[in-house]
Amino acid sequence: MSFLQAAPVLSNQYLDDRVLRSYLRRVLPRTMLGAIEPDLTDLGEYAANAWALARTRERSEPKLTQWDVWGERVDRIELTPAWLAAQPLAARHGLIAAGHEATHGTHARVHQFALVYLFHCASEFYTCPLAMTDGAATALKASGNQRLIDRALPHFLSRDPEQFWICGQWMTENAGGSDVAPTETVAHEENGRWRLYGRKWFTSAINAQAALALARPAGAPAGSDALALFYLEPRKPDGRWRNITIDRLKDKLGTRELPTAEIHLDGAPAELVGEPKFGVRQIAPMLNITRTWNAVGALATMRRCIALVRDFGNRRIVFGKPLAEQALFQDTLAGMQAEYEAAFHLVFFVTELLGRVQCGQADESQQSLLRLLTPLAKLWTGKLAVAIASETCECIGGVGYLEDSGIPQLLRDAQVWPIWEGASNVQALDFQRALRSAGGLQSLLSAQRTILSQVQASELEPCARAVRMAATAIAEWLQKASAGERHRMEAGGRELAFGLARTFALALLARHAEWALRAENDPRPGAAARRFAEHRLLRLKPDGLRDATMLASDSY
Ligand code: MFK
Repeated sequence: MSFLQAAPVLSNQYLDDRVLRSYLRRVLPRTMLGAIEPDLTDLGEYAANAWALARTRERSEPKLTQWDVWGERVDRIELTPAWLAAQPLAARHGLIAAGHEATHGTHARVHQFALVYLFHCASEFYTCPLAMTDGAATALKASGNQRLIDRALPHFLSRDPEQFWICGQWMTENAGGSDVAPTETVAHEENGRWRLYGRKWFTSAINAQAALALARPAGAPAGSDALALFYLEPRKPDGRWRNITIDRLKDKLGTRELPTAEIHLDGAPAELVGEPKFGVRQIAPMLNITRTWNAVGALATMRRCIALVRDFGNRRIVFGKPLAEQALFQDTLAGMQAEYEAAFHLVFFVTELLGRVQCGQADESQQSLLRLLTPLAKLWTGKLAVAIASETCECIGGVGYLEDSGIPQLLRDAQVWPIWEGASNVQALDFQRALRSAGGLQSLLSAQRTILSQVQASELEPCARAVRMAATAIAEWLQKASAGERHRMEAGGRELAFGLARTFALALLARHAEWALRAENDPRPGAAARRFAEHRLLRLKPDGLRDATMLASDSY
């Protein structure tokens, strides 16, 4: 045989992750990092092995059996081997608990999301129910409903696999995903107990032991304010469903290992989380947590793609030398790396803020900053993960287009990041909602200035200049757009959000680069920052909805 292509190989995904390790050395106390590193190293090893293992075995998907052989409706779901392994692993590594325990104080969320970032690609999207469970724990804490807190949190936050539960989030119905106002599920109070009747169209991780669901109390008016938030335990201790039937599992483009179901509720018993209205407000803390998980998962996808492309570049010989030594390949990879490094610092900065806010150690402006940056991080990283996964297929070439290389799955899975938990436009609009409630951009711009003031090195000056110029352009655009009609702000919403996310990320990356240069004599983050500064930060349209004319009619 004359020629064989070598498959990309992954080594320990923690030990091999320069970006994560450098960041953790900057932000965590040395003793804390020493204490958590064995765990991070274990998960890094698990992730590398899971990639190798997945290449050697048939892919499996969850299977729904609706009827047993005797004619009884059972709706039994068989999970994939990786899902069965994930449940005890998630509990033991404290993938939810670590974010809520007091041990590491305000650093709890950085610790947790470092674990999540390492675990995600090996988890076959078990991180989806973990995200929802974390979100549910946060929403229940915020609700102050002590009975439900006592009932559910010991399970959601448990490190004991026997006690650990996951939780679903049942919002989406046939009539509405982005807009929940048309929700048709009705809650009736029967003999002092609430029961839900209706149809939920996308319920991720239907195997969860608990769920939070939106429903309209019977007789309540139309609209989203009248929806209430309910807590359910969908199955009895013996595994039978409580007045719920599973109509089918969804046939999805990606995330195929995740059992996403269409279900009917026919009197499923439920408990009110708060007052019998304003359920959207009550579930909002959950949305903000799952959006953070979404950003971390998207980041993990980017990191996985780049790790594979880097390794492949060293193995693949073309035109007489490894791809890694070819200028255009190097340039392509450098572009991907710069985008990923900037995104990394934005996402982990959000986790830092979240840790401070939940410990009550954030002032008002940091709370506003978290509210503003969460949709921005979700929106930008979702889109970026798809672009990087697509580039990865291309870098690996023909084999990167073949299913059993594992690369197409990365692309199909990545496509969920911009859709889940509110598509990009929902995030752009949520950012504008946050702008209104947080009193404008002030907290963001002032944090950006403070971060930038820590960037002193002359080699980082182009980065600082790019941030200042972008900030001025954004402020000018905002002044014009907000003085005009609302549709202008809305039509420019996506580009505004992308521009702000990218600009803030550059400031954060430059600050990290400054530290890396001074503390560790490491020029690589600085190179990434300069490269990212050369990419386009803004694409703001000068004139809002000018393109509406183009869409006026499609007929001749
Ligand atoms: C690693 C894996 C990670 C991810 C896994 C997740 C898997 C889960 C799969 C799914 O379930 S995907 C489906 C998720 N669905 C969504 O994300 C819904 C998308 N739509 C929205 O987010 C809409 O913006 C929304 C439904 C919230 C609009 O609802 P409304 O009622 O029309 O909005 P309104 O009236 O502006 O807000 C109602 C209240 O909620 C307001 O509070 P007040 O009443 O006190 O004024 C808002 O401020 C508040 N609110 C809304 N969004 C908020 C928020 N508060 C804080 N943060 C937010 N993000």
